[in-house]
This record gives sequence, structure tokens and C-alpha cells, in this order.
Amino acid sequence: IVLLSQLQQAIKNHEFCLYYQPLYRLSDDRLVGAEALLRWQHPQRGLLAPGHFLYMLEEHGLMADVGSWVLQQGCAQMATWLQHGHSNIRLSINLAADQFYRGNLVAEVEDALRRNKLAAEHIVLEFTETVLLRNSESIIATMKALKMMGVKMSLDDFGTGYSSLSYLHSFPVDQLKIDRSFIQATNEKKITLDIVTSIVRLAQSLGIQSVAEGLETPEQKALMKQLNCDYGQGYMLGRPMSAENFSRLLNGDR
Ligand code: G
Ligand code: G
Ligand code: NA
Ligand code: MN
Repeated sequence: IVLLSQLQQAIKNHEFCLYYQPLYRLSDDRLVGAEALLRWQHPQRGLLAPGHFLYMLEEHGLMADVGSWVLQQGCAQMATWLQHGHSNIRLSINLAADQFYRGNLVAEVEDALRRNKLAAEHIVLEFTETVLLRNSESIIATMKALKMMGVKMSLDDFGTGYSSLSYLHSFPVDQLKIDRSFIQATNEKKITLDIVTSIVRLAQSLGIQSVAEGLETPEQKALMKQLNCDYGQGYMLGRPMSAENFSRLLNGDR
């Protein structure tokens, strides 16, 4: 259990950090980037994953502020990797719904890119279907403005939200991330395999990218490659790791 006062302390004391989970192209196993994942370096409990505290940040209206920090920090780290010559990678950054609702997201992204002298093409912004529940006109406008800047938009946890298909024409999405619950059930149920196959085909026919998350076994990876899913992410390919360790991975991969 996490107390509000501890979270406020954490923000004040800069106890948050980002971990990076590698993303690979399935056709040739090439490392193409990473997803930035929030961690809390808790003074007593050690490194905590978002499952322990994200809901509290949301509940207490702190998520948009922490999200701004994630955006800045992620862009700064990506700029560092570029300076070290890793020009072929992209960083995926998660956006919370509150960051869209607050109304200054476009300016914040612009600011994070400008401050770090980072080209927009190196950033992918992930959002979930939750964002689409509210005020869709202004959300669509925000997404369009972000796309105009050159960042890519990725629909995370695809298939688990309230309506997976109807908004695909109105929201300018570049990428679908197939939720790991589908990937992990493919060995058990034929129906799940059919669903995953359909999602990949849906992405293909929309001309957008597909990403399989939660790949844990060679069989799951081989299956997604066979389906021509573009990218893969999961414990089998690489766990979330510190920036330092991801830098090592980049250097080994060159
Ligand atoms: O890292 P882990 O798998 O425990 O993350 C759990 C969930 O927390 C994931 O669904 C992920 O999208 C979300 N998450 C991780 N980092 C961030 C972040 O920086 N911002 C937001 N909004 N969500 C995050
Ligand atoms: O939903 P989101 O894309 O934010 O999910 C990212 C989260 O998924 C991270 O917190 C990460 O720790 C977790 N994750 C990444 N790969 C795997 C995996 O192969 N299996 C499981 N169970 N979780 C994973
Ligand atoms: Na994500
Ligand atoms: Mn996801």
C-alpha cells in the first residue's frame, strides 16, 4: 500500500526513473527501439513497477505532472542515444489520459523535443482506449496536431478497451499494440489465435504497424513472425532495463 504523502515525497525527491524495454522487428530480429516504462525507486521498498502506484497517481491528479516528467526524461535519453550514433531507433513513451485532458499536450511535446534538440520521428506516443472515452473532438484535434509534428501514435493494449474498431477511422493511429493477454492465450485457444490473426490483418489493411507485446516463448514469437506482425516486445526478447543497460544492448547490437 502506498500513501499519498509518500507519492508527493517521491515527486519532490525525484525518486522516479525510467526503464527501457527493447522492441525488435520480427522479420530480421533487428533492435528498433524501446518503450520507456516508469519505475519508482522507493527508499525502503526498492524498485517499484507502475502496478504499485500508477492508480494512486491517477486518483490524486498527479499523473499529468509525472507524465510531463516522463516525456522530458524520455526525450532527453533518446537525444543522448542519438548523440552516441544510434540513429535507427525510436523511443515509445506512454501517455496517460489526463495528459490529453489537461489541454497542453501538444505544447508539452513540442517543448520536450525542442529542449532536447530531438526530431519528432524518434518518438512514438502510446495511448490506450481509455483516452478515447471522453471529449473525442478535442482528443482527435490533439492527435492530429501531434501527427503533424511528426510523432507516431500507437494504440496500446489493443483489443481490451470498450470499442476496438469504430474509432480507427477517426483517430489517426500509426500502430496497434496487440495486448499481451491475447498473445499469451494463443497456445490455449484457437479462437484467440483467430483474433490475433485478424488484428494483424486489420493493421495491414489499414496500412499501419502491428506490435505484439508480452512475447514470452519462442513459439509465440515464431507465430507472430509467421503472421507478419511487424514488431515484438516481451520477456523472451528483453526485459525492461535501466538506461545504462539499454545503452549496452545498443552498443552490442551495432
Ligand atoms: O512496466 P510495467 O509493465 O509494470 O507497466 C505496467 C503498466 O504501466 C503498463 O500498462 C504501462 O503502459 C504503464 N506505464 C508504464 N510506464 C508508464 C508511464 O510512463 N506513463 C503511463 N501513463 N503509463 C505507464
Ligand atoms: O501495457 P503496457 O504496454 O504499458 O505494458 C508494458 C508492461 O508489460 C511493462 O510493465 C512490462 O514490464 C510488461 N511486460 C513486458 N513484457 C512482458 C512479458 O513478456 N510478459 C509479461 N507478463 N509482462 C510483460
Ligand atoms: Na505501453
Ligand atoms: Mn500495453
